[in-house]
Amino acid sequence: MAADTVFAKIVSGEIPVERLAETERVIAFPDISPQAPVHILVIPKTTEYADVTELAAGDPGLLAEIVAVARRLAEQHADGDFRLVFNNGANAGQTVFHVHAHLLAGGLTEGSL
Ligand code: DGP
Repeated sequence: MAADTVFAKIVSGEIPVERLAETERVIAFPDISPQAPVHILVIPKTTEYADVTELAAGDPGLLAEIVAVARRLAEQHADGDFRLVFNNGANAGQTVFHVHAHLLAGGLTEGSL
């Protein structure tokens, strides 16, 4: 269960963001601290899931919708290729415990993970 995070405030509109994509269950907006030419966060509107393991277990269809939104955004904002990163847990660098995908695209020249 995700607690009251900054992303809940973004979903409610309390913190305004540029909504690059929105479906009934998902929104996407630019990361405040971009790590790639295209760096977009894709998140579910529900606060029910703190991380991707909870989401995958609880609502795999919603996880698939996040991937589909990411793919569409990569086509709109880059050449269609993309990297999707879920930090899962504090020791993996997760700081916001409302599940989110980092969509990274555009000029990803490094061949690393
Ligand atoms: P993570 O480390 O995986 O939990 O990533 C959290 C990301 O959220 C981090 O890249 C910065 C981003 N972020 C945090 N607060 C805000 C905010 O208020 N607005 C936006 N657009 N992004 C935020």
